[in-house]
Amino acid sequence: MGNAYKVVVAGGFNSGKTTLVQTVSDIPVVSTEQKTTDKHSAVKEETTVALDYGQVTIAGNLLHLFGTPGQTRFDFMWDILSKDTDALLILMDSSDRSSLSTTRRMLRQLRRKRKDLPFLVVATKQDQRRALSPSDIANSLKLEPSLVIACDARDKKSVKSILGQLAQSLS
Ligand SMILES: Nc1nc2c(ncn2[C@@H]2O[C@H](COP(=O)(O)OP(=O)(O)O)[C@@H](O)[C@H]2O)c(=O)[nH]1
Ligand SMILES: [Mg+2]
Repeated sequence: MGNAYKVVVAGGFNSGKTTLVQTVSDIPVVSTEQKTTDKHSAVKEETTVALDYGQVTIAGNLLHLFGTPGQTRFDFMWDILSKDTDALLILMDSSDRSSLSTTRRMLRQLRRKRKDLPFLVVATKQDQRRALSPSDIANSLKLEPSLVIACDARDKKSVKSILGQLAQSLS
């Protein structure tokens, strides 16, 4: 029998969190997308306000996926969602330089709150022009290269491979 794990999917605005959960979930995703009202509305019409919930079975383990909202005014949700969490994915848009500082801030938060929590930095949008490579990102964040992995959040195989790697570090 496999285990069940709670995985939080964090990351900056527009990094692919909602897409990742929707791409890989075995069940219809519970989503809280709302019309974007602030400065982000030029980037996309809808944004996650509370969470995206989906689930997927990987190598016999049931993963509960909780996508967090990216905008900083929803930071309090991060605290709620990171309680009793087994693992964390921090997504970052590799083509957006400002995503490095967002990711750095999240890693700092993580070290302060849950030093022992298994995590991976997921570098999305590698297909975009001027995308930072996973090794550039690892260098810049001073992380082991194996902790930063390229992923296309729209591609089921790509997402499953990330989750497989995460599940391995949990069992
Ligand atoms: N080109 C490209 N687009 C991606 C990739 N991953 C996600 N996206 C797109 O990025 C946009 C923002 O994704 P979304 O899931 O809403 O981001 P969120 O704010 O983190 O929830 C969507 O249009 C996705 O289709 C990728 O690897 N490459
Ligand atoms: Mg979202």
